[in-house]
Amino acid sequence: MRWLIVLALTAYLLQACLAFKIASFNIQRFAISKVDDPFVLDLLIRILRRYELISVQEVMNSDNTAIIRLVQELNLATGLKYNVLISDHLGRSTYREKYVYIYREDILKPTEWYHYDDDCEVCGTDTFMREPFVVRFSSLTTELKDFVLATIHTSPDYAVLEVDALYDVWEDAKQRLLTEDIMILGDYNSDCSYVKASHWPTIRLRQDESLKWLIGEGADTTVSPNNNCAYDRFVVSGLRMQRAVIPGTAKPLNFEVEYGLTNDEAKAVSDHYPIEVELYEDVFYSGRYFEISSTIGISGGLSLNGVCDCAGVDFASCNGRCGSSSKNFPCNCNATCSSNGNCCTDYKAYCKP
Ligand SMILES: [Ca+2]
Ligand SMILES: [Ca+2]
Repeated sequence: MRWLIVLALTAYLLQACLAFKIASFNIQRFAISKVDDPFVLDLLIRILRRYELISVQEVMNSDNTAIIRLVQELNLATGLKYNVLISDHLGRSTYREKYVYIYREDILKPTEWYHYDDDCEVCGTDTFMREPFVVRFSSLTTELKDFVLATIHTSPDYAVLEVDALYDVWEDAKQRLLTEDIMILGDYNSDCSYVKASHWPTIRLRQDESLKWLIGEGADTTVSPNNNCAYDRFVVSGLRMQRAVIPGTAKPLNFEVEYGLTNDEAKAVSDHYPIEVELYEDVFYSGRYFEISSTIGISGGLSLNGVCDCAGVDFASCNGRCGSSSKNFPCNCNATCSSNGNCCTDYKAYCKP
C-alpha cells in the first residue's frame, strides 16, 4: 500500500515540475520604469514564472536593458535559467516596438528564426505595422519536440487587414520551415471596435477550418473593467501541435483576481492579461538539459526584407498600401490621414472594410 502512495506522489510531483505552459503577454509599453518599480517587478515575476515560454509584445526600448534586467531578476527569483530572443525594433515611424520570447533555456532551444517579409516599407506596400517574428523551438520536456511560434501585435486601426494577412504568414512559414506545427500568438486586437462580427467572414485565418482558435470571443483579455474584449489569441495549426495542447487549458490569466490586486495595481503592470495554454509533457522525458549560455539576450536580427525599388507602385492609391504614410507620398493611407486631410481618394474603399 505504502509503495502505491509513494508512486502516486512521485507521479504527481513529476507532473507538477514537468508542466509546460506557453503564454502570450502584451506588457503595455514595457520599459525600464516597470523593472525599477519593485511592486510591478514583483508582479511581473510572479506572472512570468508560471510559464516555460512567453511571447512578449510592446517592448519599447531599442537597447535591451529593460528586458534583460527583467530576465535576470526572474532567474534570481526562481533559480531557473530563462533567456530571451529579441526581434528588431519594428514599426513604420519613430514609434517602434520589439517582440521578445522569454524561454527556459535548459529545456527549450530556438533553432531558426526570422522576421516575416511583408514587402517594402519605404514604398508603403508593406502589410504589417510590426511584421511577425517567427521562431522554431526544440523542446525537451514536451511530447511535441519541435514547433513554431509566430508573434504578432497588430495595428488596431488595421486589425482586420492584418489578422487576415496572418494567413499569408502561416502559408509562408509552412513552406519555409517545412512544418504544419505552428502557433500564431499575440495581441491581435481582434474584438470590440477593431474587429467586429461582420468582419470575420472576410478573414481567411478565421475561415480556414484546419486552424484552431483557442481563445474565443467570450474571453476578456483586457484589464479594464469597462470592456470585455478578446484581443489576445492563440491560433494553432498542424494535427500534432493541436493534439499537443491540453484541452481546456487556454485562457486569459486574470492576475488582478489571482493575486488579489486592485484594478489600479493590475493596470500598473499592463492593460492586457496574459493568455496561457498548457502542452502535454513527455512522460518518457530523459532528464536531459540543453547547455546554458553565459549571456542573456540573443538578438533576432534576421530580416528577410531585401532592397526594394518601388517600381510599379501607384503612390496615388491605397490599394495594398493601408497604414502607409510618408511626407514623400502624394497622399497617405494611415489612420490619421482623415484628420490631416491628406488621404488618397480611395482610402476608405481599400482600408476601412
Ligand atoms: Ca512592415
Ligand atoms: Ca476587461
